Amino acid sequence: MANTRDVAVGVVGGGPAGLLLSYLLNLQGVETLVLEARSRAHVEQRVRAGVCEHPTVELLRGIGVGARMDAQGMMHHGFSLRFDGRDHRIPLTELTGKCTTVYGQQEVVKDLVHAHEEKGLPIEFEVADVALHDLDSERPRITYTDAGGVRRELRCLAVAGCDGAHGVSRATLAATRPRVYTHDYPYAWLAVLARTPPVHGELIYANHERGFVLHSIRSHEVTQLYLQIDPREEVTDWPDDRVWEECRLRLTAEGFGLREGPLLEKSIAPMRSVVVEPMQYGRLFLAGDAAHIVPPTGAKGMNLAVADVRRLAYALRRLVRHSDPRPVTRYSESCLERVWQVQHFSALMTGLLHRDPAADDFARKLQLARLHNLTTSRAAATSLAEHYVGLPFD
Ligand code: RFL
Ligand code: PHB
Repeated sequence: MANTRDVAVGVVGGGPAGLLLSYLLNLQGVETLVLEARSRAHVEQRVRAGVCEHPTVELLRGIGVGARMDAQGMMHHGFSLRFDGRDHRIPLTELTGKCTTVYGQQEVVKDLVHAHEEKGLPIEFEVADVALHDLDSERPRITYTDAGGVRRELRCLAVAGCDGAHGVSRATLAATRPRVYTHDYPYAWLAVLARTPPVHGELIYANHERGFVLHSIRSHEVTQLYLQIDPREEVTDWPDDRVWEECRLRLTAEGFGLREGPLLEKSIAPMRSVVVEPMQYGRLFLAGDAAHIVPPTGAKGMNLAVADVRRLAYALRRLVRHSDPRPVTRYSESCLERVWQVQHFSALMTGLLHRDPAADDFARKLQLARLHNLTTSRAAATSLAEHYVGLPFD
């Protein structure tokens, strides 16, 4: 086919996983091409994650893409669990010596796109019809239509599937019948971005009889709120007045007053857990949301994507530069322990904080007892804090 080119690693998806993998590989002398379905403006503005864990921050800083994060990100040394109408602080830094950094995912994406641009590394935006071929050979191929409508073929040594939960990579791997573990939670999140200064300097995770609410921070002027809702509800069921009323009720605490402001965005995020095992087939390797989904309560999805691609970059370098296939053979196995640790932590946070519509009064009392234990036992709080700031790599 005309319009064919060769590259060591074809990276499908230009979210945090694909961009970071591509950058790490190029730093190690492995050539890549990133294929992204959406436009540059779209990926740079897509608001999602807010919390970067300690190992993520160290990695970004270590590869020289952390300057804006260091200047604009907000270091958080603790967060509050709010229940029984008052705050119970988890002092992250006191318990672990580490902190988290609140810095939007779209800012991480902007920094990585910019870093590619500076080094002249290629990203093709607005590609379509991506298809993966010959994955069980040593020369897999990717075919796609570029932004100008031209059909192209990419011949590579490996394909990195970083195109999220609904991309072509997971769907292609699904045809090889991997084991897929899933769990759907009986609630969803209404995500609300409000132009109003956050009224508390740290995140508040509130457990309330009416349901969970998270008070998070985007900047000195912008507050991010997440409300537990019924998964059958739609954004139109939540006019602004209802959002503020519900936030006020669920965040009630002495001396705490919410300041209302214009709502800039509203969207609904489902609450789901998924793990695909193994995360690879032949020369296709899944990373990030393509391989697994965690409910957002633990603030872990992007951070887990970072942990995957760090391992994948190492394994692909060994394959491409040293013709050593052993690390890629073990890639999935080497990721899954952390994946399940993070699933465990995300499910724990989710179960502790949400109102399960099927739970009886006994279950509700147990939930409160667990929260009390976490906030009164130093050992229990330390374990929670260690997971929250991020388990060390390796
Ligand atoms: P992404 O970000 O979905 O990127 C995949 C990219 O692939 C593109 N794509 C394709 N490209 C080419 N061909 C195709 N056929 C394609 N199909 C799709 C897409 O356009 C996209 O650009 O996956 P990635 O890179 O694995 O990153 C994962 C994270 O985005 C995700 O886990 C986090 O946003 C999860 N998450 C959080 N993670 C954290 O670490 N900390 C947080 O505080 C946090 N908060 C959150 C969250 C996710 C949330 N939602 C929306 C579920 C809060 C929320 C509300
Ligand atoms: C966010 O600010 O987007 C955020 C913060 C903490 C979470 C999830 C999301 O647990």
